[in-house]
Amino acid sequence: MEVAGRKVLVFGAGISGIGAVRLLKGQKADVILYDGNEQLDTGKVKEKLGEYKDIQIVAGAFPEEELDSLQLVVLSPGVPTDLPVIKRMHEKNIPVVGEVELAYEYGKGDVLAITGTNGKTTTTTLLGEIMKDYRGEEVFVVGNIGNPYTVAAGQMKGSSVAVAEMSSFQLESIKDFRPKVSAILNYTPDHLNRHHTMEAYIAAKENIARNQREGDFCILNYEEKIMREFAKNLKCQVLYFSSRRKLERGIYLDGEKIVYKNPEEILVCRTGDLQILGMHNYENVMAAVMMAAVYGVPMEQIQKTVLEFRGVEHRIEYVTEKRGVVYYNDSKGTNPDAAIKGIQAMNRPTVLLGGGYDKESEYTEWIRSFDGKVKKLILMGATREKIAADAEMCGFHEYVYSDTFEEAVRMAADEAVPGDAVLLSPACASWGMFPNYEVRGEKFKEIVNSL
Ligand code: UMA
Repeated sequence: MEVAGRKVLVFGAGISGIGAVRLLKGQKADVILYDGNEQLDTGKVKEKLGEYKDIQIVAGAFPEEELDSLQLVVLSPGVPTDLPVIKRMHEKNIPVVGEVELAYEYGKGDVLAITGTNGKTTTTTLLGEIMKDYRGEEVFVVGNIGNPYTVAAGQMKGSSVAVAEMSSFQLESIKDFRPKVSAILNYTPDHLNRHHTMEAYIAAKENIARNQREGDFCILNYEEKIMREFAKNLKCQVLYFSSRRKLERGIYLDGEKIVYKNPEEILVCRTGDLQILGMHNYENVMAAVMMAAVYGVPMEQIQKTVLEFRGVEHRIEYVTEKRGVVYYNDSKGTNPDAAIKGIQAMNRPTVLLGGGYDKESEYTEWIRSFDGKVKKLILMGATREKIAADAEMCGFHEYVYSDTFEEAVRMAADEAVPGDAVLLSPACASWGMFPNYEVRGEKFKEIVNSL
């Protein structure tokens, strides 16, 4: 993908778009930055572009007049690949790739990549810690975790390692991206408004291993039958993790013990020695350990980091205790399955804050998982009526509406009595109310601390 002197359009002026522009300009491409938001604050975008602020920036209607001269289009993850304008690009045979593909092309070194519906960030963070403890500054933790791969790519050398969290949005538009080690953690319905069907969503995630060959490794969840089928088509070595059975080869949970068997059996740790809780986290640990082990990190090194690991911000994060009420921030519970994990981790009567952006999810399973623990559900955002309708269907009537996020947090604090928990685990993305789940989680902590 030679870009010097070529006309390249970067689609989307968010953090990955800015990263892509910088990378392309560094390679002497002729870049146009396009964003569909007509109210885009181009002044702010220019600030972020720094020395490249004088490139052409177009906001609002697509510059159709440029279409015939484009030689490459780089998509940001949030841009749906089935937009009519992208179809027109394909008709004109203009190469269209995602920012991950661009970063992979120019970033040197090995890639260890993780996808799945839930647990990606925890697994990526843990693997990142293991790798940093082992290899220091040569390690870059990138991708959906909030640090665009395009930004790190410019600094990577042959000896570098990228530990990459990959979303289905990012994997949908790869071409040659080939991790040395990949992992798919699990599949539950998410982002169906973008991918339309579960099959298309899974196919996007499966792209992570599509280009892997001999000498590469793909780590899969043995308990996902669909992954065992997928493994049959892979050209790299497949190894599994399981939280439900002992495996002939792989990594598994045996009662309290996490056991690595490849081929000789090693006790990695006991779950009681970990600082993160819940079966989903044991699965994340197993995936990260397996990835590091097959990459060649010594087991003693892995064990040390695993035992020190304290988890991830915004994921069932303890905030504070006020008047006997414990507050937890699970802003990263952006879909029903992730939010079920949040509820499962609670061991007190809970006032739950839910609702947000509409990704066309179903909420009944989440509501059924309340299991008598949720004494009040405070609903906000675009999905509040839909969740209320699903709650009625499940026979759960203890919900109220709130009009703003701040009001929701204050209502929850008023509702809770000593001995209760207040949990922000919305089962929905934050979009429409916040730019991302991190800002939502920070705001939650700020309001709670000011109560
Ligand atoms: N835009 C358009 N047209 C569109 C859609 C978007 O012009 O049809 C423009 C928007 O106006 C906006 C820009 O694109 O200005 C935003 O681009 P983006 O949505 O790709 O966001 P970035 O800021 O580049 O962040 C992206 C990821 N965002 C999404 O996938 C939605 C970030 O993941 C990621 O951290 C970042 O790249 C770095 O790799 C966030 C996320 O919510 C955390 N991911 C989803 C999730 O985890 O569930 C997949």
